[in-house]
Amino acid sequence: RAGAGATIWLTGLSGAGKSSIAVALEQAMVRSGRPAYVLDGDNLRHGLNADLGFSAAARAENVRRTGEVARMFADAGVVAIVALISPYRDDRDRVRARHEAAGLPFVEVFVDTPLNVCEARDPKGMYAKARAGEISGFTGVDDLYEPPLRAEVVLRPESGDPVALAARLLDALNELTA
Ligand code: GGZ
Repeated sequence: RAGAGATIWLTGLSGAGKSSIAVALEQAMVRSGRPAYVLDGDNLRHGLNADLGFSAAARAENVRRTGEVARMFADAGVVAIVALISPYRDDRDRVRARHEAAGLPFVEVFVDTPLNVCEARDPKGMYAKARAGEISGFTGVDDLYEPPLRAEVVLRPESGDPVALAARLLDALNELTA
């Protein structure tokens, strides 16, 4: 198998900064000569996962499917950088187990931006809609988010911009996957 493949799994609330960090990390990795590819929930829901909504079962399937794709990238020697809310612990743990069974590194990164900060950012107006009752089952408002208990890395976006956080993540990864 090609070496150096891994899955970096960013979990956190909508608006936490997962996508920005993922893109910054992808750029930093590719610049340093490591092939990397972002799998972003919001984008995947336009294609691969276009049939899925936001029920617990649909989110579980979203996480499962994306985890399987990430595992294939990792197996091919690419660093898959996943940015999904992935709110439920069991779903994330199953993806971890699938990687461990294949001997592939799985690095869970908790993008620990508090709800009030995400809600103040509200880049797409989703929280306002959820508060107004126009979207139901919105994570953090009226749907559960279960924080990781043993994430390999915890990022608090108030302590740096996405590029700085990506650099920190890259250092952590080089240690974890050395
Ligand atoms: C959470 C929702 C919902 C509900 C639509 N709950 O920040 P965004 O807007 O652009 O990205 C969010 C995206 C979440 O997709 P994921 O695939 O990451 O979610 S999960 O892992 O839970 O399957 C958000 C938007 O979809 N969105 N409705 N009810 N986020």
